[in-house]
Amino acid sequence: MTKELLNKIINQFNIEGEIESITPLGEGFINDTFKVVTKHITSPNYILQRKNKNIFTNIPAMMDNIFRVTNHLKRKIEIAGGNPLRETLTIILSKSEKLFYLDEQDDYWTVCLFIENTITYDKADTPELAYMGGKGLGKFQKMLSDFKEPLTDILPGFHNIRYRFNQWEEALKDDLVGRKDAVREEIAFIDMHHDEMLTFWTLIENGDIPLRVTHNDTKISNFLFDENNNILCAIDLDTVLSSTCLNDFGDAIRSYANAGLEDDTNLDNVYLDKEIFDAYKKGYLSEAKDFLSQIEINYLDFSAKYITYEQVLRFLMDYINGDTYYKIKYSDHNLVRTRAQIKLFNTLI
Ligand code: GN1
Ligand code: MG
Repeated sequence: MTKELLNKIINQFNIEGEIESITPLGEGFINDTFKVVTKHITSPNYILQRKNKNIFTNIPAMMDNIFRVTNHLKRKIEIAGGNPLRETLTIILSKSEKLFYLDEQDDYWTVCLFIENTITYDKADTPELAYMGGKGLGKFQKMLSDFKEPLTDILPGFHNIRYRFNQWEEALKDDLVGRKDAVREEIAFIDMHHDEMLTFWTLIENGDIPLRVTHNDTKISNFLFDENNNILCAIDLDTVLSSTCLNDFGDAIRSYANAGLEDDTNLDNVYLDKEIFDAYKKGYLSEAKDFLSQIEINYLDFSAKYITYEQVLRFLMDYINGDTYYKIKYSDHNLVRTRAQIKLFNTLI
């Protein structure tokens, strides 16, 4: 992407100040993200994103979800005496007052305020940080627990294992790039836990476990911390949907409590750090106990297995499909991710 193009795009938004630089930011697997720095200290900096239109097929609805959710959060933050410009995302409208700008290639671009003086992590090195992370997620969900307007389901079946199994059957049947035979062991892992996962999902289908407005991508790097290691702000709200709190908890454990990396090539590094897990859960429940039902609390530990299993299935399915969903850095990257998540799963409680 050229500098000229990025400059042209950012100028389609209601931003303040003159542009100093636009540089790539972060390691997201889906969207392209840039930091926009403005020249004068009195004008804010921004985040510019090109949303992935292959994955998000209704970006206007996605942005409308994010807008409504962040407005709700802003009201809650104000009532609590916090700073709504720092404690949740602020969407910047386009010059035609839209939540996005559609360019000549039919790509969707969005802008939000960059929040200064924050810290991000890729994993939690101390139980104290994990406790704060859990508390931050609990608070985020608590603020949304009275959000009653329906959100548009922009990713049908996102954390629904029954839906994922249908995609999985298709992937195995098509074996598009002939990789199936090389991953027999990994496929056997999926088969082994198939029924257990569907049994859990039935509790959601039956309404025993309630649907709530949740984040759905709660990796540690999707939360900004302040200098005291309090979670300041949840970012990457693309997947804010009606789902279960358990998925958020389980997905957070995948990054907080994995002693290794999501794509570690050395599987000895990858295992559940129990102390971190316990601290995260304690922090989470310190807030979430106010609104969770007993059945949700009972299934917290299992939720880490559920989401890790789902992630194995999604990485492996993308590998079998020829790497069309996740960005990869080398040819077997999705297989490496699959194996690391299987190893993590096998150490979960
Ligand atoms: C994707 O792009 P990123 O890193 O925010 C994915 C998540 C996965 C994650 C794996 C919309 O998130 O569901 O858990 O990669 N997001 C989408 O690390 O599929
Ligand atoms: Mg994401």
